Amino acid sequence: MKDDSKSTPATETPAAGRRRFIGSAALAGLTLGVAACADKKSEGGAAAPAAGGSAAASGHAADAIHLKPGELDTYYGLWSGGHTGDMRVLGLPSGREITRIPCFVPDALVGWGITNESKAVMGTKPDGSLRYTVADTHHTHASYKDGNYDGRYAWINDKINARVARIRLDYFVCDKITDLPNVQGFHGIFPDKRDPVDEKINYTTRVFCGGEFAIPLPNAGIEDASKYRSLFTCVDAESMDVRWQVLIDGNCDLVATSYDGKLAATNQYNTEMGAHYEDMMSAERDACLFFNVARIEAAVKAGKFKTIGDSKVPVVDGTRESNKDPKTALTAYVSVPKNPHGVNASPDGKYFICAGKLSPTATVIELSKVLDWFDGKQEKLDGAIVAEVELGLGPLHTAFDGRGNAYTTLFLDSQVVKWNVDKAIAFHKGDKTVKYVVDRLDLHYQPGHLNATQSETMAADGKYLAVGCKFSKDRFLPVGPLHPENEQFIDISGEKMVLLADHPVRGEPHDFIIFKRDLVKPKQVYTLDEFPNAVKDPKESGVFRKGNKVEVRLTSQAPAFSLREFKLKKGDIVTLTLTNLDKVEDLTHGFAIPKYNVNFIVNPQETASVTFVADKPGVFWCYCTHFCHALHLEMRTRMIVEA
Ligand code: RUQ
Ligand code: CUA
Ligand code: CA
Repeated sequence: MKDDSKSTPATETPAAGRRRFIGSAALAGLTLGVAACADKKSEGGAAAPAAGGSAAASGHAADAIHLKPGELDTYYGLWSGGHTGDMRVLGLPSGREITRIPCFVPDALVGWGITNESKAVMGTKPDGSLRYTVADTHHTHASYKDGNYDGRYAWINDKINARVARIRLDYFVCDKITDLPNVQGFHGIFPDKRDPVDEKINYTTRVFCGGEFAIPLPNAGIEDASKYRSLFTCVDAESMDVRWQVLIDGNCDLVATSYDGKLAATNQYNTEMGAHYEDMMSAERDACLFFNVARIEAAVKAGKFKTIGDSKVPVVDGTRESNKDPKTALTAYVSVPKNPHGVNASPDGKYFICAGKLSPTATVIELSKVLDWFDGKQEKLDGAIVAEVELGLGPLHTAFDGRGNAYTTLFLDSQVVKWNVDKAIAFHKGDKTVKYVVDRLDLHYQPGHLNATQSETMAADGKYLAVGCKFSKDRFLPVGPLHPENEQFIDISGEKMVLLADHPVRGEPHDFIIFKRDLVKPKQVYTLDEFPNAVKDPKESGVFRKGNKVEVRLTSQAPAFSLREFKLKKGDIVTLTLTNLDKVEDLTHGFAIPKYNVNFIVNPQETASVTFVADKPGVFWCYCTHFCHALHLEMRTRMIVEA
């Protein structure tokens, strides 16, 4: 599994490190034996993992994640679901998946994409069918206050159709989806952490969205790719309206925001603006592109924008050519090597770290120096780079422990490398004796994202690290050609990282955040007033007809629906509204209509509705599909459609 004798000295190449690793493998047993066995208690009450990486230490540490029946996790994790178009909610450290929150793609359990309420969020065509039923979610991030999560919202992107969804963290439901105009391949997303100007606004009000694919603007189908551009988009966190966009050279990949609200940035792997992969990797350096948020908003206010095509969204000019003068620039292109992947903000608020991907390095950019450049106090933008250090092959994403260490995934080396940011800066400054690499841990295999508990907040606590490994190969029972991915959980509370667990997950989730459980306060019972169409009393039930438009209104209370049957005529356009009057936590009912492709649930005090044409005459037993009561099977009503 892991060999922890192979911390590569800072000056050594990864290849040399691997050779040395083989030679020193015999020594591993010796160094492993000294792992101390700290006997502190974790928040979960289980024994905390010991520092050290031996097999024995791993077994001991694994106790911390094995929660006994009835024990609760201490952290929430929000994971992008990938192609299932939803958000996964995990408990950490156990890694148990607790629920999934549908947003972009229909979900048969809750009736997402079946009910009128969910269709209104997802968006429909004029004929009432869904606009989209595929999605590719990559990144999810939550709203901030005072540098930590405030439990209001989380956002998640759909790369395929350039949509951003908002999840309400009181009910764990998606309540809004916004299209980004003139964007293809919407990739990185990050909320701001406070306002760049107004001192009083110390919470998230904007969500920044990076457009990855350059396209003709407007998209009129021209072939000369050198004329394509992409857009960086700001969405209002409350209204979810698109506020403004910035026209840029190159592309956007991931997005990071500073703790003072002044800067957002995206890493760019295609500054070449190539249309083919060999063009996209032809340059030795690309960029980390910074956005001066206050200046962009001032330019929008001053009317210095254009619009593109049918969109009314103001678009300001952030291209290189128009932003050479630091005193007026809206953007700053900091040169970083090569096809960088990922940009992450350190929890002390000082740095953004850009991983090199095709370069074995990470670049540390000091934010105050970028701001100095905008203020004309820092002559050269390159001077904002305070370290560019070698980590290993294929560095992708970086997480933090709040103790000055960074953890970067190495895709090609199948490792996570722990390194000290201050020491890397000292090394870069010239002290080549400094060893900035603290530890390396083998992963299984080819890691993409990683994140540590509270890592993207000022309250980074350095307890656990999760890694999304893109390949699982031999780690699980074979299940045919499609392998699961492997989510690995690692204890980072000590000097050495300790691998705790493998979890298979159906492809292809992506990014995630992990935070303390008390930062969200989920409600488990709705209030009837959340739903303007609620049937508040069983006595309001009935069939209400206006010509061939029919409303069926009913309630559920275990183990019965308020209507024992209801009659329709063939061809009726029916809207059926169901309110669950049960108030007991966890007392959810379902409602399915055979042959009508209807199934949805109503949680306690929730209302949902469906609209359909009663085009098939006959008797249809509408039944409760969610186990609710000893008489769950008996919980039915009859829909009678007369010919
Ligand atoms: S990018 S695996 Cu879509 Cu998150 Cu790095
Ligand atoms: Cu109601 Cu099952
Ligand atoms: Ca490139």
